[in-house]
Amino acid sequence: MPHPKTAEDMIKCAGPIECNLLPRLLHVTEAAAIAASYQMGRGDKNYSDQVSVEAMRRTLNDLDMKGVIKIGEGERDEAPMLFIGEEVGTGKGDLEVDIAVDPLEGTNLAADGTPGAISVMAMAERDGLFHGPDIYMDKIVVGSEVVKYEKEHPDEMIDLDAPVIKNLEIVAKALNRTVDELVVVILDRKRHEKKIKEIRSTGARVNVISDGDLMPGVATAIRGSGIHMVLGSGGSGEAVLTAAAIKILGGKILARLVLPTVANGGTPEEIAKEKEEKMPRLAKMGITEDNINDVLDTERLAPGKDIIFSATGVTTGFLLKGVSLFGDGDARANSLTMGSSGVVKFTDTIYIHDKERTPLRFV
Ligand code: VTB
Ligand code: MG
Ligand code: MG
Repeated sequence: MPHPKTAEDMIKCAGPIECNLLPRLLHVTEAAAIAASYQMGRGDKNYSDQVSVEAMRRTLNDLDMKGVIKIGEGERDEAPMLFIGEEVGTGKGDLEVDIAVDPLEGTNLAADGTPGAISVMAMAERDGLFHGPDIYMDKIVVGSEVVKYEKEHPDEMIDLDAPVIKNLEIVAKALNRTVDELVVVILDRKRHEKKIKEIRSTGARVNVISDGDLMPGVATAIRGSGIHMVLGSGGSGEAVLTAAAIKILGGKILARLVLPTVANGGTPEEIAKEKEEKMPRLAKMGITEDNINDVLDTERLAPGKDIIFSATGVTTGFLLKGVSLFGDGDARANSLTMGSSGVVKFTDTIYIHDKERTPLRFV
């Protein structure tokens, strides 16, 4: 790759969404995270979620765009909203925007004041993000070195259905490590008992987390994060948000939709009931019994060319610090905001509430 000729070339944005909405997207996730942080540790996950959703919606609705929520948590009548299909923004201007959202990723973490809660959103041009239901996806996430390695060794590709050892051997070679030097993140769920044993049997180390498989996925594409792979089934919205981020960073995700009753080993009756309930709704999104088992790659999950992503920490976790409230109403928020051009911003924002009373803090 030739070097950019000028600094202007280097900082050129990828398209109208990145040019116009990247700084605004940061405000959206900051608002949601700060709202959640007021409720941190108060033990009420639904209320924490609700205040994040409301802060996010208010901030989003100030943006001049025609936005549609393509994947998130819940659909109309189900969740405390920002439901799939909801239209947001002022409707002014030419920007037609697809949105993937998780206003509070890790509601339990926020409610308990434990590490890893974030507020997160991605945007792209129309049809730039996967439109799908809020169910699970079985996932495997790796960083950009693995993508490079696969290009050089087309017969050694990461595979969602391959034994864990096969995939870890590829990652190890790509990273110039041994398998026992790798760290795999997986959600602590009964449905993952077998997989966790399988990972351990390879010699790799396992980071078993109670919630929040999105940022660890992003972290696989950031050297020095200490995370080399994410495995297991978690939220489908989280998978799409991971895809948006990891596409910007150059990593890779493979994922497959899976109904919660199937993933959690429900009885045949429970599975049949969930199918009866959900399949008609899924069909409206183009998902049928014929294609529900397709493996979706980064490109399918986040086909956009003008993608932006922002995550703000609520409680300190992978990559991000949590919101600090300083008294006097000041708040400090740490975010990761990125765009398709390859811009990656780690920001540390302080909002001064009362200039007369509050000196800015240096640390
Ligand atoms: C998943 C995971 C999320 O919640 O959605 C999980 O992707 C819920 O899984 O990161 P269960 O239904 O097994 O509890 C999170 O951990 C947090 O939103
Ligand atoms: Mg979530
Ligand atoms: Mg959430």
